[in-house]
Amino acid sequence: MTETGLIQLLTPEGERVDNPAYPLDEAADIKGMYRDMVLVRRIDTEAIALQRHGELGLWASLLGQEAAQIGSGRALTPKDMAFPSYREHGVAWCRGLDPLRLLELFRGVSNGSWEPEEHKFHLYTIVIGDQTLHATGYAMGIQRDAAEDEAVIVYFGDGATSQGDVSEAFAWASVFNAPVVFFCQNNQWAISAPQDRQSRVPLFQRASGFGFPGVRVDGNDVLACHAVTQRALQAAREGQGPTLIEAYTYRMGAHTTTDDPTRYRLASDVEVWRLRDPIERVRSYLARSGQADSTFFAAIDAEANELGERIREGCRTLPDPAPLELFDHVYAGRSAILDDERERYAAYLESFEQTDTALEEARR
Ligand SMILES: Cc1ncc(C[n+]2csc(CCOP(=O)(O)OP(=O)(O)O)c2C)c(N)n1
Repeated sequence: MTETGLIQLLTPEGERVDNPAYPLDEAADIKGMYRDMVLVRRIDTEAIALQRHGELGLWASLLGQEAAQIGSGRALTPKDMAFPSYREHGVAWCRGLDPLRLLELFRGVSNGSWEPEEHKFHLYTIVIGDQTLHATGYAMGIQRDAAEDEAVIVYFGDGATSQGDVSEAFAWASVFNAPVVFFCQNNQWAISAPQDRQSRVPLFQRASGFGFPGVRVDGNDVLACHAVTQRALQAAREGQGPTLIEAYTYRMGAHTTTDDPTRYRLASDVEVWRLRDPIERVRSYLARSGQADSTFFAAIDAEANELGERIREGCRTLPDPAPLELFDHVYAGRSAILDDERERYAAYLESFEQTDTALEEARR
């Protein structure tokens, strides 16, 4: 731990930092973490390009946040449940979700996409901070079911901490000792609002006011993010209640593809963070410690190229959903009102076919 309280296990130069609280995990799959980070960055790069080509309506980039997401995502066990906001594509990857399921949302050809329970990964939430309450409620459910070896993690941004929902979630999780880990990716910006417009104190310190532990971790250090999240999840599973993790990172790209960050932040700040790149430090570490050579790195790059190709092709050929499918995703069961609406909408769609036929006949 440094004097600022930042937990770091790998420096930006790729050197291991000894930390007695988080001893070196010999079993840690660092090469696997590197692979995951490279692949999710490729998903992101392709998605931005697809949006620029008019193939996606929007994309929320994870650039710069790969370590926070892969480190924490890999700390989850298959039984744990994750609640994302909208840029946790790296966590989605760790949960085994096909990236095309994410792209179909941003292409607007899905009525909901994946099954949350199947992947133990809830749907993306655009309403800032809401998912912290969903996650806390879910964690309280686990507790009441006396489920064993299960915990919940919820992702949100620095801006979200100013939402009342997040404070309410902290209060409920605390007093009910809910098995939930609050994972705040402090990427310094809430669209154009800087972090100093959200809080006068470091965000992880908020937790103490609610009565549970808070830690600040180097969010660009995948080893530290993994170790800290693993510990917090285990504490939750063992009945020790919630933890707030503040992963201190930086949003290297725009807020979304509709944003132009050059209007509100300095290029020199971005350059400083470029030197702290989460992938480069792992690459340096693996190379310097002799755990990986150029053949390994070339194989990962080739895999990324293949993935990129699959995403480009897959995105362009995603089928449009049938209009009536919309009604299948409203409730788990049937409802008389919905059945009536479905019937009327079907008749409306049919009226176009009749008009088309009449026009064709008139033309003959
Ligand atoms: C309740 C609510 N208020 C406002 C918005 C508009 N909005 C979308 S993203 C965003 C900023 C979120 O910033 P942060 O929580 O730091 O997450 P980041 O996007 O940086 O990951 C805002 C205000 C919204 N989606 N929901």
